Amino acid sequence: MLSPYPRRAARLSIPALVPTLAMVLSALPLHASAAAPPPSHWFSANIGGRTATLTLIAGYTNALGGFNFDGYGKGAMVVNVPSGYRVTILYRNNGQYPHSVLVTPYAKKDLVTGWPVAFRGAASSDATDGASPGATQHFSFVADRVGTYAIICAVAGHEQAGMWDVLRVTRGGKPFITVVAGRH
Ligand SMILES: [Cu+2]
Repeated sequence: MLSPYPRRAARLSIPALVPTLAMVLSALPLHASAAAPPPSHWFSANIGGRTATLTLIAGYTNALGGFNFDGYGKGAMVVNVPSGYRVTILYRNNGQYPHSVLVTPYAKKDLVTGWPVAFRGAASSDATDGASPGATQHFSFVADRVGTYAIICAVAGHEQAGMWDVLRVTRGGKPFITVVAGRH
């Protein structure tokens, strides 16, 4: 476990004690901070159970004019999960505009609308219109096809503004999260 927050990571990794969305979100800071925590703060996984949990906070910092998840955009944050993992996304809109989350094939990320959803259930509800500031949502999907995908905000114009990160579904290996140096 790479997390510098071992107590939270340990709690998230115990399948019998999967925390509710409210528990997780109540543990998160309420206000954007200038210095974003490391990406491992937002990700945990249970290797035996083949599950992973990713927290995405829209507009967490002012990076890219607020068009970021957890402070990262333009592909800077890269989530890696082996094929077959069930991925749960805990989403909160901490920004000033409606935002959403949608996983689409990487090659489709620069569409301006109508992004295909890469896996059944891999989008927040009403992703085109987005969720209002302050809203929380959660959803899960099975990452059952190896490949590279983009995690985007599907509200018009937001992906173009940089509001996208990367999901890699790997053939085997371990789940982990990283940040590509030199990007937001
Ligand atoms: Cu958005």
